[in-house]
Order: sequence, then structure tokens, then C-alpha cells
Amino acid sequence: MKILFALSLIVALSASAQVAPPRPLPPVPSPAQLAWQQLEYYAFLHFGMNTFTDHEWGEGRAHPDNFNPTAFDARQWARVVKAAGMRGIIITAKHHDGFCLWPSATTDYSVKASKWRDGKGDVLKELSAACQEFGLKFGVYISPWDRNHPLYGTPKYNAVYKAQWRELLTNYGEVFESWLDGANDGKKRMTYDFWGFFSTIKSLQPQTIIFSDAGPDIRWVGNEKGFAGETNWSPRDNEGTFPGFADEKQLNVGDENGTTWLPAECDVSIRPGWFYHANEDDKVKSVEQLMNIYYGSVGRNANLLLNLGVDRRGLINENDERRLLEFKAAREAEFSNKISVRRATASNVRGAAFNAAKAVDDNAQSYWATTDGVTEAALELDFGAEVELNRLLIQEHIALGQRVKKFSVSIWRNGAYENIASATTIGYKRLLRLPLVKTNKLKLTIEAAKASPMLNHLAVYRAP
Ligand code: FUL
Repeated sequence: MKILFALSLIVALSASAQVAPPRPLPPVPSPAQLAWQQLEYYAFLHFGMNTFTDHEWGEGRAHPDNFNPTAFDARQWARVVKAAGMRGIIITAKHHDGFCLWPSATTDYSVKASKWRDGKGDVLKELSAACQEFGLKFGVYISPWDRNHPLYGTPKYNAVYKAQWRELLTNYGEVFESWLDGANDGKKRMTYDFWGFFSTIKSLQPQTIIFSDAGPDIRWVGNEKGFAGETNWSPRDNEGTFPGFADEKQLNVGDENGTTWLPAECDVSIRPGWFYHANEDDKVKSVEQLMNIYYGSVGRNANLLLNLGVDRRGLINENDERRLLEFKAAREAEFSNKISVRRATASNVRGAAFNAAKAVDDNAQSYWATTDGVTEAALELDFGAEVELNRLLIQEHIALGQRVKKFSVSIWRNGAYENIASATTIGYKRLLRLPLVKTNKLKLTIEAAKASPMLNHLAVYRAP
């Protein structure tokens, strides 16, 4: 009997293990795009000549000696960013004024020409080393628009700009993100060789994620306020687009049937300006504003690139540092009280390997999935007792494509399910702030999906 039982168990287990996962639904992310998405939150640092001239868009005429950070400390930047719970730093290696924070061979307008460290300083060298020391990713922004370079406006400038990328991508270790905009001069308009820029970048570091209005790896979210669309598809119709061509609405929501995987990044500054201005010391965004941004970006299937303007000392200002740490504590409080689930069940399950429990376990690789063709399904969480809850976290298994178009949340009250929220896309991560309710059961209903839905995470919290 025992042997028979064991045998049938083995047969049953291997049968369930044989249920194939759903087929990918193109477009799907590359491994590098997937790894990028998991970073969620990292820092933008605006620092350069503008810091010292109190400008946002310098004209490229300020004398290099203006650049003189008196207490420059890239390790302080990395320490603060790390303590804030951010996973990397993208630095403005060159902004529109053309001043390079590294001793570039492509121009006379750089740290090399300044008195700072007798012209021997290299911001990028110190920063990339500090990022490595603190376990942070290191990324760079080089503005194509250059208001100083004598060749700007001529086709020869394209080679200069490529050479700048070559220097950065050769001498400073791994660059996780290569950031560029489509900014162009109003009078001296340049025809940029964007496709040449991209291939230069990729030939040097194939794994780097290129950001622009048009990808090729990730897209601008269409505003500088930190908010992705409430509907936010990572697929996008990208054909015919280029950096500087910004359909803000489309960038904000993506395209349900887009053919390119192009997830959104939300860039926003902690202060009104991108660069440091002493008169904005009391204009650091509040924890509440930052939290709204967090729910509007990371909570809507986008990554958050939060900007800090390094000050004239060459330090992250203490006001920004304090706020970042308060924000980190507030975020931790939001998600520290996870409600335990006694039992998860689903209206449809593809097979034992894809059952409802896979959505509530802590294994990011396992997921609940339905049978092919089943695009409407519900997942029920039974807490085993009455609990209070007000936050929901949902993650799709995006490695096989983004699928969910519409879902709702209901709770068990007085013998029936009652709707408490409805929303559209999920994607890599969706966070919902729900009204504070008491219940012993919650139901997530997938109301529409492009193909069988797959969730690798569903969690419920009681936030303060
Ligand atoms: C824009 C620039 O024009 C702004 O100055 C800032 O750097 C922002 C992040 O990107 O394209």
C-alpha cells in the first residue's frame, strides 16, 4: 500500500511538474531590462558649472575656475544615497553648458581647466569608486546639447559626442544606465546621429540601459513630476520616434499593443530646480509629496529617479539628506506590517506548479498562472481571522510579458464581497492605497488580460 501510495504521489508530482509555463507574450524584457526594473529607486545627481553660477541651463561661457567645490566628497554622496535606500547614482557628467566633470580629451572645458585640485580632479573617478565601495550602481548623463563646444552645430560634433561616451564607458567601470535627452539648440540646431550614439554605447557596454524619449531600452515617462500614468504599459509603439520627439501622453501610459518593451522611468527633483540653489534650501519636497511620487512611480510600474542637486561645497545638502532618511523610514513603515495569509485559492489554476499559493510565497520566481485562454480569474486570500488592511502590492511575472488590463479588489463583508478598488494595469509592480478596512478575506479579480494572467506576488499590509 505504502509503495503504491508513494508511486502514485511521484506520478502526480511529475505530472504537475510537466504543466508547461505559459508561452511568452511579446514584447518581453531583456535580462538587462528586467534587472534594471528591479532597481526601482535610485538617485539623479545634478552637479556642475551651474551649481556655481546659480543657473539651470548655463550658456557654456562661465570660466572653468568657477567650478570649485570646497569640500568635495563623492563618498558622502554614496553614503547618503545608500542610507536613503536607493540603489544607484546617475551623475550629470556633462550638462547643456558643456562643462565636463571628467578630464575629457574632447574639450578644453572641463575639470582639467579648473583650479579644483590643480586641474587634476576627476569627479567621475571618485564617484564610480565610491559607488563600488557602497554597493551602488553607477550611471551617467551626457547632454548631447553642448553650448560650449566649438564644433556644436556641425556634423563633426556627432563624433565628439560619441568620443565622450567612449571615454566614459571605457574608463569608469560598469555603467548601469546611459542617460541622454534630445535637447537641441534653438538657433544652432544639430542633426544628431542618435542611432550612431546608441550603437557606440552598446558596442562598449552591451548591458547598459539607454534612457531617452525613444529608448532603446527605457523611456521617459513624459513629465518631470514623478508620475507614471495610472495605466502604464511597458510595451510601446516606438517606431518613428527619436529622442526629443516626446508624445507626453503616450510616454506616460505606453501602448497596450506596443511592439517594443520600453518601461518608463520617472525623473523628478527633490527641490524645484535640478541644480542646487541656496534659495531653495527650504523648498525640499515633503515626505507626503515624496510618498505620492513613490506610489505614482514605483507603484505604477515605473522606476523612480529622484534628483538631488549637490551643493557648492560638493556635498549633498543636509536638508535633502534629512528628508531622504525621513522618507525612507516612512516607506518602511508603509510595508513593515504584512498581513499573513492562511490560505490562497484561485478560480483557475494552470497546474500545481502554478497554484494560488505561488502568488503569496516569498519566491519571486514562482507565480500563479491560469490555463491558456483564461483571461478572467480571481485570487482569494483568507486571513483566517479578521484583520485591518489598507495597502496592496501586486506584481506580474513580466519576464513573460505584461498582460493584465483591468482588475478589482473586494473584501468580504456581511456575507458578500464588496468592491473597494478598481484599476487597470499592474506590470512589474502595482501599489494601491486602500481605505482602511476590516475583513477576513480579500479577493483580487482580474477582469481583463491580454493572455492568461501570471502573478508572482500579492501582498496586503496595514500601514500606519
Ligand atoms: C532635461 C534638461 O534640460 C534639464 O536641465 C534636466 O537636466 C533634466 C533632467 O533633463 O532634459
